Amino acid sequence: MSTVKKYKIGNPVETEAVTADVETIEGLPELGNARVEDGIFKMSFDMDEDDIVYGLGESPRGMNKRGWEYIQYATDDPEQVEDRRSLYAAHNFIILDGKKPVGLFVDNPETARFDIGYTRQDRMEIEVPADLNLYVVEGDSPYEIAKAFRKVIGKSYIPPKYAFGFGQSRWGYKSKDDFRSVAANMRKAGIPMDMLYMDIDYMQDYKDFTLNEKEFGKDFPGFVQEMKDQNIHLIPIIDAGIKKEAGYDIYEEGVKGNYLCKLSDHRTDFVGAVWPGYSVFPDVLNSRSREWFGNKYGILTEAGIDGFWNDMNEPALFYSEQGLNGLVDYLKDYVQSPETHHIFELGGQVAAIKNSPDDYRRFWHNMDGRWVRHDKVHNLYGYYMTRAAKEAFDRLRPDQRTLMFSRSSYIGMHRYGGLWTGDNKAWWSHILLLISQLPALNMSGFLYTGADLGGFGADTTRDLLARFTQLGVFTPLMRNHACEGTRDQEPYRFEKPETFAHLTQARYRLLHYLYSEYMKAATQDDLMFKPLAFVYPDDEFARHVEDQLMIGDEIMITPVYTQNAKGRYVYLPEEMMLVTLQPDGKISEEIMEKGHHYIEYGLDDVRFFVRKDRAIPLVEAAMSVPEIDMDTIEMIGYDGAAYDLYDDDGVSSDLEKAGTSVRRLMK
Ligand code: MIG
Repeated sequence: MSTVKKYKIGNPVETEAVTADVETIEGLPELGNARVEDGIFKMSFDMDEDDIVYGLGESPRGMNKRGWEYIQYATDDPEQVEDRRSLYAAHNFIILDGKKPVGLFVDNPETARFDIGYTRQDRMEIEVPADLNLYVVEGDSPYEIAKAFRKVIGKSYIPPKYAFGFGQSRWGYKSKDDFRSVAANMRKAGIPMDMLYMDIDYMQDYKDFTLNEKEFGKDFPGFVQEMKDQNIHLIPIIDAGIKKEAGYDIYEEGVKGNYLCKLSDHRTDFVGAVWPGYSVFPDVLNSRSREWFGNKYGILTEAGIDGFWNDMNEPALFYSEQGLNGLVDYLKDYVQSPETHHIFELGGQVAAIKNSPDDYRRFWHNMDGRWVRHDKVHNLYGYYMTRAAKEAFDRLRPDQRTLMFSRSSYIGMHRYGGLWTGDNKAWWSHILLLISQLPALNMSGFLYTGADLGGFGADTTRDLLARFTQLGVFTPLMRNHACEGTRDQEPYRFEKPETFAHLTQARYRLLHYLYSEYMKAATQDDLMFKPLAFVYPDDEFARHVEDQLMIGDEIMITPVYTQNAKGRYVYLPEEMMLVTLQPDGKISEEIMEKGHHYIEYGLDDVRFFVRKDRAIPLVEAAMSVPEIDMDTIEMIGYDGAAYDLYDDDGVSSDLEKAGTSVRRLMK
């Protein structure tokens, strides 16, 4: 039995993160020495040595969050090194698995600090501005608590089935021929693909909802169709900032309609610089503006586009005019009297104009009548931008699912779209980071997730890309994406592309199993990715495993995340079957005892474990999702085991009209 209680403290902003009617109690809970000091709500918990803290969604570091301090504050910071406290998203949900497990959702969109064994190894402290709704979830186990929390935040977003295919991306594709050539090379190399991502260069001067005149101005719908004829969906990026430019219709409409974020006078539009140069920002916290901005996606859906990714929505700000002027004053002073400054100041001063808290205090939102300064609701921007899009899709193409995922997010956005984890790097440690993010994201409701495979920043290598891909085979969003200026990263660029053909084909063989598990998790408020501890809570060793994951109720994955490794140590909490999808198309199965093992894991294989007395369906590989032949289903795993395969048409938004079926398959 689980219970969820809501404590209303101060005068919180209604974030609409929680959709269920939860019993509300005014004031502080009798838990964790809850108190308010100097306008800050605080809670503290003692932790026993073996207590574990789960959650915090996209945050850095391990699955067990103990040992660091995390600030939930949406930040555009592409240097995801270990000592970062904030990444792109803010997911304020944790579960303390101590004597009596408890889940806490600190619903305040300004910022929240979780000191989890940082100041003192045996203490957890939470601090957040004292206007919040605090949700306390009690239950028998962390898994029960996670599911109970999911029940109150509303159903997770469901993408179209094609979005479970592989997608290729790169910041730098500029012309129709760039896309045609990637498509042709992928097909030639036998690497399945369903999506090609269009980064900011498809736009004219980085203007949202425009097309680069020269490259795409002529018959864009024809080009979208040309790609669709190859079962490839073009997925354009949309940025938060709208270029401030006279004559640009979206900008002018935004000004005239009063749809934009304002300065403190509540009249003048806030201007900040991003990719297009000086830009304005749609006030997505206002329902009228949201409707206006959302409708603009229709310009592209009308051309046949059926998927998008939302970027720069922390919102990222390179600088504001005020910030730049302040810097200029500082630099003048520096030049005039260098002796009054320290040289090391200089870099910091220049860097500080980016994503500056001063700028976040400069602009305001009109939350349907209530004026709120941006910093007070900072973490909601990406969520509400994505909500704007999804609400528009429900009007523009109500019967069909639209692919949508975002960089910044807050709990609640999981109902409107998925997320990617932003600018990771071509680093081995970022494979491990993704392993720990996946279950934590699921706990916060985000099921359609993944990271840039191969790493976004920095130059990748063939082996790193292969190891990233071996994990990406299992993530709902499977996308290779790289930053402008980095080494070419499309899988066919490396020697022996057949490795990548095989790894990606393995994804398509598993795709219907993964889709089925996704849909079960989405419709039943369950997790698709779980820490071992959620499945084997009484197994002390399993409780502390940080680099293996349970998927659905059937399989366990054990990715390799170190350079030059020939394999890795794995822990089996029970007897399991090691399945290998070999490059020659053969499948090998080997039963292994409960306990510790070293398994070899080559670059060319896809290996995973099937749990005892379970089985899963595989299909034959295909070059795209619609080409998968469901008559080729074969079962792998334990003889006599049953699997309930969920399936539907993969496009209808209304699941009742989607031809939903659950078929019992036997091994
Ligand atoms: O400031 O659109 O995270 O995926 O390629 C960089 C260019 C802006 C950041 C995104 C990344 C994308 C890039 N964008």
